[in-house]
Amino acid sequence: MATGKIIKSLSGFYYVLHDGEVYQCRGRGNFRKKKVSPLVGDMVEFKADNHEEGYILSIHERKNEFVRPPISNVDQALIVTSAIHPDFNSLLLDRFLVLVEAKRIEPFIVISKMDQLDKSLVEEMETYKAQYEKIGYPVILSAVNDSDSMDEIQAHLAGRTTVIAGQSGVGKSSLLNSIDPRLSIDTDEISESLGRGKHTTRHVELYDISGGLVADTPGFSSLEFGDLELEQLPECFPEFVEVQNDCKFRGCLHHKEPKCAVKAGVENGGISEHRYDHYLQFMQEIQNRKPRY
Ligand SMILES: Nc1nc2c(ncn2[C@@H]2O[C@H](COP(=O)(O)OP(=O)(O)OP(=O)(O)O)[C@@H](O)[C@H]2O)c(=O)[nH]1
Ligand SMILES: [Mg+2]
Ligand SMILES: [Zn+2]
Repeated sequence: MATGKIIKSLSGFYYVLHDGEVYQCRGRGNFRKKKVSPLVGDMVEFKADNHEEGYILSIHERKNEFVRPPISNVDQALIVTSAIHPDFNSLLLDRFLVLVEAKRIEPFIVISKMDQLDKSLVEEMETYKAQYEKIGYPVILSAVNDSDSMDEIQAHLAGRTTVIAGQSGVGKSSLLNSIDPRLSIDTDEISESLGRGKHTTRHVELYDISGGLVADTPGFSSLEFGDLELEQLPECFPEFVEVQNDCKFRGCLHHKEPKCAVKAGVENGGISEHRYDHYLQFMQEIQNRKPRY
């Protein structure tokens, strides 16, 4: 028996990484009775006499888990958003950030395709970078042909399990290929991938990159706030959390309450207006959610 980590799940097989080698396994353990199915990212006990016919006996307790994409034991999330093609979209970026914050996973942000911009757009992206870094999120302005930016991303990936998220066509697979050309993950022309409204990358796989494991995923296919409660939403905005003790009311939702430190922050410029606007939009979305039983 040995301990390993599931790095890929495809057609009923689990691929378990152990000591630098991969074993193809089926699930056979008593976890099946408990209706737990192995996930990419799981640490497992497995038995294998050769590389093709192993089986998984048990699954270690998970640190965290996602349903879409199906993956567990994630340390951090890399959110990729392109500066152009598709256009930079701060609403979508904030949506990803909230989803990641709700899972209590640390995000970092890459704004890709910086090589395709004219000067005024470069300045706009630099302004966004400064705003998000002030909140505490690292931001890397990148282009696949800019090796400094690729080195910087690589340094963030080392030694941790990272899930990559972002809209289709923003360049998630391309940047992994650029960091490690041996991967040669499929990438797609933007027009095509958007036209079909589908992701080029379809299955979840963890790649071994610079001593870290990275999941190139089709992105979060569900960008809805699902089971996020209204009261949890302010906690997903670190710059709100930072000032919330100065709000007059405990549990202030920073909306209609008087003497609210967040609203004061928006007024005096300490908190970005677009972040607050997006917060109100998300709030409304959660309030309008149909009750589910
Ligand atoms: N100019 C430029 N083009 C890029 C860059 N990164 C990616 N692209 C192009 O953007 C297109 C989409 O890239 P992908 O890597 O397939 O995007 P993806 O995010 O993996 O997309 P899905 O797998 O569909 O989710 C490809 O044509 C890439 O060549 C970049 O830094 N600069
Ligand atoms: Mg891809
Ligand atoms: Zn408040």
